[in-house]
Amino acid sequence: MLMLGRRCLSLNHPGLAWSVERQAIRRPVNRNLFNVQPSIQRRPLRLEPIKAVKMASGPPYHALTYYTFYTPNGLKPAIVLEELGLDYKCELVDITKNVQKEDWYLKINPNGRIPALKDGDLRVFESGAIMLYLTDKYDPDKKISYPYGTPDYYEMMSWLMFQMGGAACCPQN
Ligand SMILES: N[C@@H](CCC(=O)N[C@@H](CS)C(=O)NCC(=O)O)C(=O)O
Repeated sequence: MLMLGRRCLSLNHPGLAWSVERQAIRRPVNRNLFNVQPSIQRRPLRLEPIKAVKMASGPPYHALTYYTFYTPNGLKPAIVLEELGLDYKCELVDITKNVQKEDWYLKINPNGRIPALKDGDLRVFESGAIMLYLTDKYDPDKKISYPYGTPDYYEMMSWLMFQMGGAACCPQN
């Protein structure tokens, strides 16, 4: 008998027996798989501690510059910046003059579109990613977002992806 969850299957079932047998013929057991090298077997499991200095130098850097223009996608993360009361610089990237395709900007957003965000040297592009970054790093009290892993978080994520998937319009797209 083979247990599959709560169900039992008899290995004597003609179809099952046939398929097990067929697989055994076609795929002989690779005995090398079980031939573990003694040196590998003896290697002790070592977990490196995460260096405290790395944690301390991670984001948020509290040095925000927001690159945007007067479009719906450009406004979305701006609402988050404002709702969180964050201190940030705003740089207008004039998409009517193709500034978004200039080399300096492509280093911030390789997709050559607004919006984008820099926090110190860290760059984030795509409006959804920017909003998540801001709420992850600058909304510890969850004033306008939800704790990771909760049902509300996944409801929020669903609507975020929904609007990223096409609900937000832009004449250039
Ligand atoms: N999926 C991107 C879309 C960005 C986007 O379409 N930006 C438009 C303005 S709303 C743009 O930069 N258009 C100029 C271009 O495509 O060159 C996001 O949500 O950030």
